[in-house]
This record gives sequence, C-alpha cells and structure tokens, in this order.
Amino acid sequence: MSAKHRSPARKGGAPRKGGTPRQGRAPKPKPAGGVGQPRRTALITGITGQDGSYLAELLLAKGYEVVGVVRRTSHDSYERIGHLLDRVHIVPADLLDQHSLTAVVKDAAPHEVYNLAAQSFVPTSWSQPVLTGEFTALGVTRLLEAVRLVRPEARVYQASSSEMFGKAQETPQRETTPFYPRSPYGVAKVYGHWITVNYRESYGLYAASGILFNHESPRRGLEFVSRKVSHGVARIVKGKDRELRLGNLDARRDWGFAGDYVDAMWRMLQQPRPADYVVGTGETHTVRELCEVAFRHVGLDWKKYVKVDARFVRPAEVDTLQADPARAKRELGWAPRVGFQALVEMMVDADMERVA
Ligand code: NDP
Ligand code: GDR
Repeated sequence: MSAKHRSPARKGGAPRKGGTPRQGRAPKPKPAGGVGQPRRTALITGITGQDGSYLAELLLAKGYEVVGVVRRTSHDSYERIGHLLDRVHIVPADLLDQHSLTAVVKDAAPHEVYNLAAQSFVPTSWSQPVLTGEFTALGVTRLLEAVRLVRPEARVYQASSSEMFGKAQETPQRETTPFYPRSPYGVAKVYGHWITVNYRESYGLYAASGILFNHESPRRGLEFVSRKVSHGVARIVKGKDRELRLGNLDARRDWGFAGDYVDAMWRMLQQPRPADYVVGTGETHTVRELCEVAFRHVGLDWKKYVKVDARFVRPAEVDTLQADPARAKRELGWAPRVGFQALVEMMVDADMERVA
C-alpha cells in the first residue's frame, strides 16, 4: 500500500516513518557476526500494539532478530512501529487461525515467543464476549499448541493481567492472590493464564506468565482512561473540546510506564526456570487523581472540565488494584523507573505536541 493511500492513524501512535514492511516468510536465525553467538530470534504477537512496539525496540537494541505477527486488515496498523519497519520482519497470522500460527512459529524458529495479542479493551469484552474469549483465551491455546508441535524448545511469555484479580481478595495483590475476574476480558485472561501454566506442567514447555498491572504511555490507545485524559486535556487546551466525559472516578489502579514493563517481560524469559510474576509499581491512584495531575500540568482545574457520564460506567467494576512486585524485584532485579506523576505529565506533553 502506498503512503498516499495509507489510512490516518487510528490508534494514536506515532505517524509511520519507515518503508514497506518486510512481509512474508520469517527468516531463519542468522549468525550475529562478531561475537560468535548465534543471533536470537523473538516472535511477537501484537507487535502493532502499545507493548509490542516497546518490546520490539528493546529486543532490537539487544541484538535480536524480531519477527512480528500482524493480522490481515483492509488498512495497515503500523502507526506505533513505523520507525521499526526496516528492522523487523512482519508475518501474517491471526489468533483465530491455528494453521497460520503454526506456520509462522515453524518458519521463524524463534528462541522466544511473546504472546501480546489480545482483545485488550475491557468494555468491549461485554459487547463482544465470545470474540474476546476466542482471541484472549483460546488464542493462547492456539499459540501454545503451535509452539508445542513445531518449536517446543522456544520460551513463551504470556501477557496475563491484574484484571484477573478483579474483586481483589487481598491488597496488595501478589502471585498467590486468588483470582476473581469481573469482566469477560478478565475471565478470558484467567483461562489464558492457566492454560499457560498447564502447558508448562503437562509438556515441560518453558512458559512464563507476567501478571502485569496497568501500564501506559504516549502510545496507549485513545479509549483507555489515561490516554483519554491526556488527549482530552490537550484538546481542551487547544480549544477543540470544552469538557471531558468519564465514568467511575473512584476506581483505583496501579499505573506504570509501558517502556519499563516490557523489560520485565524479557527478564522473565532469561530465568533458569519459568515462573509467573506480578509486575506493577506498588502504588495505587484514583482516576480522579489522574485527572488532577493531568489538568494541573497545563494550569487547569480538572473539576471545571470533567463530567461523569453513566455511559462509561461498567456493569461490574474492579475497584482497587495495587501490586506487590516483590518477587519481580527479588528474582528479576526489576524496578519501575517512571513514577505516576512523571508518567501522566509525559502523556500530556506528548498529546499537547500531537493535537494541532
Ligand atoms: P493493545 O490493545 O495496544 O494491542 C493488542 C495487539 O493485539 C494489537 O497488536 C492487535 O493488532 C493484536 N491483535 C488483536 N487481535 C488479534 C488477532 N485476532 N490476531 C492477531 N493479533 C491480534 O494492547 P497492549 O499492548 O496494551 O497489551 C498487550 C497485551 O498485554 C494484551 O494481551 C493485553 O491484554 C495485555 N495486558 C496489557 C496491560 C496494559 O496495561 N497495557 C496490562 C496487562 C495485560 P491490531 O493492531 O491489528 O489491532
Ligand atoms: P483497565 O483500563 O480496564 O484497567 O484495563 P482502562 O484505562 O480502560 O480503565 C481503568 C479504570 O478507569 C475507569 N474509567 C474509565 N475507563 C475508560 N476506559 N474510559 C473512561 O471514560 C473511564 N472513566 C473511568 C474504569 O472504569 C477503570 O476502573 C487495562 C487494559 O490495558 C487491560 O488490557 C489490562 O489487562 C488492564 O489494564 C490491566
């Protein structure tokens, strides 16, 4: 597709800068050259998403050959990885299609597989519960089956979620906290989590599950609350909107920076034995505090602009999430580098530049 006919950004990522993606069959691993070590290959599903874009950057910087799975759509979705397209290999496959997943795993012969693809927006999981289950639950089994059949030596990362804790049975939440999901998305993620554990225990696959708490960035989709607020602030400052309509302002989340969290994913797959890890900052803030920080950054009082709108209130809410990332700190040597205020201000600054 020529640049002229490419559709405008639809997910709020950076505009595409790279050339035509290298699409088709995945490469066989090549020698790294110089260090005498074979170059490692990583396969990423969901490479066009927020986390996929940061993870691809991280793995390229570490010298990996990166193969990204992209589903077929009528227009491309490379906004977040436009700057990487001349360095990653794009291969077509879909979480709904077993054959395509098996074929890309076989062709790429990856050392590491990161399963980031999912229907990831919680409200959509109520309007499309069956599809959410197909992508976010059964899609995991399809990918694990592909690995088991054609590349069992690969190490697999599964993107599990703090939404599995839902109506949290203890605070803060750790690896041993019981799950109580509150949405079809959360239920699907519990399935994905346990099938990953099951393939590890049934077949001896190296399969690790990262139970990641909310992580955000200027590349976050516009529908998620952090980006909705940062983008809304910028539109109000630029005179394009007069108010910002939100749902539950009392919800508490443990928000971190996506760039920090993809490093935790990679660290999980470098451990001698596969395990599951909670990854979060250990701090919790309300949506109201998010608004306060974002509006204050541009000198505005959030109370004058934010309106509560019942359309954005969920049928069942997750009231409070707060991570206990002690295991990740102890075993992975991982710690977040960007705090809540710096994260929100980074997102507002990015949207202030983007909104004309
Ligand atoms: P995004 O919604 O930004 O990205 C989702 C990715 O999945 C996109 O690349 C999308 O492709 C792809 N995808 C969706 N359906 C399919 C399909 N049927 N076949 C192939 N690819 C598909 O999510 P994030 O980057 O924020 O999250 C990454 C993963 O981590 C997700 O699994 C999410 O559920 C999970 N997670 C996220 C957290 C967060 O706070 N961000 C926290 C905990 C877990 P396309 O571009 O074509 O839509
Ligand atoms: P979440 O993220 O559901 O936690 O899932 P989201 O940003 O959508 O919601 C966070 C909290 O904010 C409240 N909220 C609103 N949310 C949205 N989207 N829009 C609003 O207008 C609004 N007003 C208030 C919500 O009710 C909620 O309590 C994210 C996703 O990335 C998942 O894929 C991931 O698994 C979890 O984080 C961890």
